[in-house]
Amino acid sequence: MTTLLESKLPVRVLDVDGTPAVNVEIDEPPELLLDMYRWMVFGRTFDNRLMSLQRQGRLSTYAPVAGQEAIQVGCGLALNDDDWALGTYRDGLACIVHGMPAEQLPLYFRGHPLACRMPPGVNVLPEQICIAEQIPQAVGIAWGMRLRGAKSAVVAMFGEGATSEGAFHEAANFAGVFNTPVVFLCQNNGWAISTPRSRQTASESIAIKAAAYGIAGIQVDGNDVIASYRAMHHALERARSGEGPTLVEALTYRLGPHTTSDDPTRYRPNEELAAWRDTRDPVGRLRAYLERAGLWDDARQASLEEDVNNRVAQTVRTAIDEPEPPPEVMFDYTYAVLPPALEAQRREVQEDGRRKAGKLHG
Ligand SMILES: Cc1ncc(C[n+]2csc(CCOP(=O)(O)OP(=O)(O)O)c2C)c(N)n1
Ligand SMILES: [Mg+2]
Repeated sequence: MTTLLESKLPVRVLDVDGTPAVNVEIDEPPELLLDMYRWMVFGRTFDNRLMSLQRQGRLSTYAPVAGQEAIQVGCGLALNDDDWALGTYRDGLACIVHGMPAEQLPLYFRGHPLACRMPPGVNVLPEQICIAEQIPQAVGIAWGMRLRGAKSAVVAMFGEGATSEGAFHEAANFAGVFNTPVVFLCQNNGWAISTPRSRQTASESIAIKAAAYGIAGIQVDGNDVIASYRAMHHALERARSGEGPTLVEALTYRLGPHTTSDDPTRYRPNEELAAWRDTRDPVGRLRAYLERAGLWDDARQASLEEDVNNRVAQTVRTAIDEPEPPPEVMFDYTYAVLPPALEAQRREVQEDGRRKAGKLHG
């Protein structure tokens, strides 16, 4: 695969109508292509369900992934079990494909502390809300792997807005100098809340920033799941084999609001949304290819939808049934031994809880 410095065009395998791009062979095994499709349908269905759960007041907030399923599924499937994934509030789908139990996502948006406790062997860190802060952490894990001689890699996922933070530049610089096995995956979805890509950077692309750090840069069509998988597979293999970090810029679009607290109609042109939604949808694009290749039909679609709906319902039940922990757990997971001031606050919260419970019952 050519890097950005060699090619000015984003990597694309499927055109928007699902036909193979000119001069491209699709040699991925059918089972892999079907897996990509199943995961994208799961991602879209789960996302819709989590949006309505938030509207019903069962989640505190939610950051939808709709529109970005292809790059997240491509990334998740390209990761090996012993690779690590660090992402944001919007990257739950990639983490689930990489092995995170799906109920962790609604638990997270309930604000439940169990969401941040990964089962052993699941190499995923809890979703990061502070923009760009997971990027130096990913480089640190990758550096540790390199010092230990491990043959695995780390992916740091973030949005184009994160590239305006110092943490991104420090991490990319360090990764270049120390040749750490890391892949920087920037999902350029056009917007950072209400800030458009054009106000984020005067650079011609995000991927081109790689040149300044002496690392590889690739731009990929992030709504093309096969291209996304190939770009991530290539970048991760480079990292694992010691060839160095890659900055992958995936061109995609957030179809929904930034989070459930946002109203994008106040800042985003309707025509722009309509163009992405109606002509570049990542799920429909792969389905069109699979149908033409004789790998998909309405009966298979109906059976998949039934399976996915059942799985989503079961996952949501598990997450919602998890009892609410008492408020003082907020003091439990930062210090081994609480400093006296926090210990006093913990007691206060506990006593307040008891007083309220007494009022309710007494
Ligand atoms: C350090 C920091 N500054 C500001 C915010 C508020 N904030 C939350 S999301 C966001 C926009 C991020 O945009 P982008 O990186 O493009 O990711 P996207 O939400 O589009 O996936 C901002 C400014 C924050 N969470 N952390
Ligand atoms: Mg963005």
